[in-house]
Amino acid sequence: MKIRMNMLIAASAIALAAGPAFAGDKAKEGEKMDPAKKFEAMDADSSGSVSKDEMKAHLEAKGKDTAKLDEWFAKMDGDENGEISKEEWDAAHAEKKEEEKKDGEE
Ligand SMILES: [Ca+2]
Ligand SMILES: [Ca+2]
Repeated sequence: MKIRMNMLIAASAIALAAGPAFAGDKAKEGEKMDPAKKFEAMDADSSGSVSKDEMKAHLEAKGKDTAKLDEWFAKMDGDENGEISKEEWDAAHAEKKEEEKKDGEE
């Protein structure tokens, strides 16, 4: 019984070690698949725009680092009204795609 438990712990440790790579791939796929759905998921009060609090809550719920949230938010919030509109969100993702394209060509 004890040996079985140890094996289970070892297997869990391997799964944990392999975890971040898998999680990273999944997050990337999610972004590629549908930024619009992500926007809806973040917009907790369905106001059509995402406040910094909503974004922070979303990131924290997913266990993500919010240290750079201010920086990201300022970059995305084109009109600096403190909320990311769908247009600003789409624009940010369009820019990101362009950057990825450029990286791919080099
Ligand atoms: Ca909102
Ligand atoms: Ca804005």
